Amino acid sequence: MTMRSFFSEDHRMHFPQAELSGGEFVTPYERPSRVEYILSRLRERGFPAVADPGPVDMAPVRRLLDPDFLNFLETAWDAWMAEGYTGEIIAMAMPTRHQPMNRRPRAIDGLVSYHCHASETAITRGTWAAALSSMASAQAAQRAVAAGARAAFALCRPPGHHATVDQYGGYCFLNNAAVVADMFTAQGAKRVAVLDIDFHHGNGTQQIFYQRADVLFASIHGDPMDSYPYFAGYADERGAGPGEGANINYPLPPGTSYAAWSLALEDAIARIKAHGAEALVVSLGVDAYKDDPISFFKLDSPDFLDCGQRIGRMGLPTVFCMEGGYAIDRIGLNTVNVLEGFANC
Ligand code: SP5
Ligand code: ZN
Repeated sequence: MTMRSFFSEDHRMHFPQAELSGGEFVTPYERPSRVEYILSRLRERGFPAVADPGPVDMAPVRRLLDPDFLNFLETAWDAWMAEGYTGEIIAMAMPTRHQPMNRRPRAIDGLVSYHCHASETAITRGTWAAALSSMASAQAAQRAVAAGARAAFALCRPPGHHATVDQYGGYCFLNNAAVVADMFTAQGAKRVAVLDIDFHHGNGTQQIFYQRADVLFASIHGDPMDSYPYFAGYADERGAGPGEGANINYPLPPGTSYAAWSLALEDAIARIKAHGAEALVVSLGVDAYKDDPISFFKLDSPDFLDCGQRIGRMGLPTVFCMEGGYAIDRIGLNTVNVLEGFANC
């Protein structure tokens, strides 16, 4: 096994105590211990030792994401403290339909709401540093692949695919996979694909590339009629303007088995080939697993091996960015199964 992995211990700086779930504050599903299971399984299966990614490169981040949003994430905690609040940052009022949505308030509470689309996600003192370290891992993996590696794995935490150009939510702050895809195009790739196999629709990635023809976005996920993020991920969202046709959603119903799921995967793979992608970014969530506590697909651990094989047979230079997965005692097995299937295809 020669696939390199990148990982930063700085993810620990993001450890909110609270997630609003079912009307209660619970220990967040997206918690630091998730990575331990992945690290130990990588070791056990003979992957090379994870490498520290080094510092984040802000130029590709600033090129793609809203400067006011980045400034907000960097300064939100201090502004929240200065307001006299003592709890974690949780958004309440949100910009919604039937009112103007583009006013950017001055008050910190208002700014939080402006830059948030889902209130389960708390910001704490170390969130910005952790989000940057997660981005750094993604970028290091991209550089390894750009330099000629067949594939690399970014053990990103916090995850990224729900973060849009200017909003956080769904446990995500900075869209790692989107920045990686854009790095490939900035370096000269004419066409790139993002394949999102996290259980949840990658609404952030979809939004970022919705009008672009060069980056194909394909996502297999729980039908948003039945699952978070509810308001995006429908099959009729196909891209807009020059990006028309370059956005493909596969919403699937509760109880979906690997037999049905893998048909969607095969279709996505065919579309990625037809797109002529020169590089592939995989938003690698393993919350499609049958025992995931917040999801409703029925994939079993060996299915992730098969999934990795099918992705690998595309033969594309590939960056894997870790996203979700909350059955944490199985997250290592399932994640490394995808990588191993890829490597042994
Ligand atoms: C990266 C990622 O996987 N983010 C997921 C964010 C999900 N946020 C909403 C969670 C709603 C949980 N509802 C639990 C329902 C259990 N029946
Ligand atoms: Zn997910």
